[in-house]
Amino acid sequence: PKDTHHPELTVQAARPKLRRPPLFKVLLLNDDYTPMEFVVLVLERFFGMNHENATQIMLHVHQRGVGVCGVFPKDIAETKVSRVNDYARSHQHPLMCTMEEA
Ligand code: NFA
Repeated sequence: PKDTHHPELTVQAARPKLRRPPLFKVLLLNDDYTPMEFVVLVLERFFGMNHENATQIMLHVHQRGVGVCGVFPKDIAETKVSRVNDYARSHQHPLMCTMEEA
């Protein structure tokens, strides 16, 4: 019988190394004037924290000067920073939110 076996010639598709999109820490900075209750409200409203967790993070920022509210892709982090700063300003509080690459 005829040889029916054909060695298969395949070309391995290139498997480009996938780079994970960078993540950004959204940070809250302490100041001397923003009321503690307002910071807790911000953490609940903009970061979905429960009251207990929000209070913990607020106290950490109060005591240490800076704290992480969450880690997000760049566009989400930028939106949170803007919304928090706009909200604080609209209530005439100096609270500052920033971001940095994780
Ligand atoms: N340090 C502020 C106060 O004593 C509270 C505060 C906490 C402000 C965290 C900003 C961030 N009223």
